Amino acid sequence: MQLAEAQPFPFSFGLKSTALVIIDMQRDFIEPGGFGETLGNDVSLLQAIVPACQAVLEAWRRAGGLVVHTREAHKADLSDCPPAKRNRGNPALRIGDRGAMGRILVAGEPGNQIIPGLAPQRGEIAIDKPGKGAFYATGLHEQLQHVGITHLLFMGVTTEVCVQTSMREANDRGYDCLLLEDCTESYFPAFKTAAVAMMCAQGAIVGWTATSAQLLPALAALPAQPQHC
Ligand code: TIU
Repeated sequence: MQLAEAQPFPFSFGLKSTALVIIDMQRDFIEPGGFGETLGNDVSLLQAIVPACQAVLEAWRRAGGLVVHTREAHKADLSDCPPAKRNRGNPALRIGDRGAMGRILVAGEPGNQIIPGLAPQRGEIAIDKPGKGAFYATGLHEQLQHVGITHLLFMGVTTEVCVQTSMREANDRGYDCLLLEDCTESYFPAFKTAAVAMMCAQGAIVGWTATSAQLLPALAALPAQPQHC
């Protein structure tokens, strides 16, 4: 497949060697009462991308592509949360404190679940990541290498934090990466604009950008595969 209108130049990829990576579409960031709100953010901004993410996920599943979901999540004993992360700033609640959706950013808590509309299905990879990047302390690179993945399509939140960190980590590991710009969002619109622009600047220094409207017709042209669920 090729996305001819991708920036800064056409992006070519094969379904079998490409994974759709959905970063941290968990209640902590998208619903009131979670980590995003404790940091002082308006979480309603992020809800706007859910329909576009659902459309891409549905089309990707129908085509039989590999899906990777990530959650920013710490162990209950916080042994994987360095004080430098927990003690930063002056949030209303810190990581591990009990909030309206359970303990903030702790694995297994209600707030740590991926939103129902994008919930992982059987056969998909779902990883808990203690850092902002999906490749730090997760084993994701080894899992992707094992199944021959060379290209990654990114969606999720937030653009300039976990999405950008993950895409940069992936780029340094040799993946060709594309960010779906209408399927990612930030609490700070100006930061999203800047992050999207810097990814594809300098001849795709980090990777490519495109829209879901450019991707969906290419996926619709593929034969539907049997679904797991
Ligand atoms: N605060 C913020 O914008 N993001 C994060 O803390 N994590 C992710 O981006 N997932």
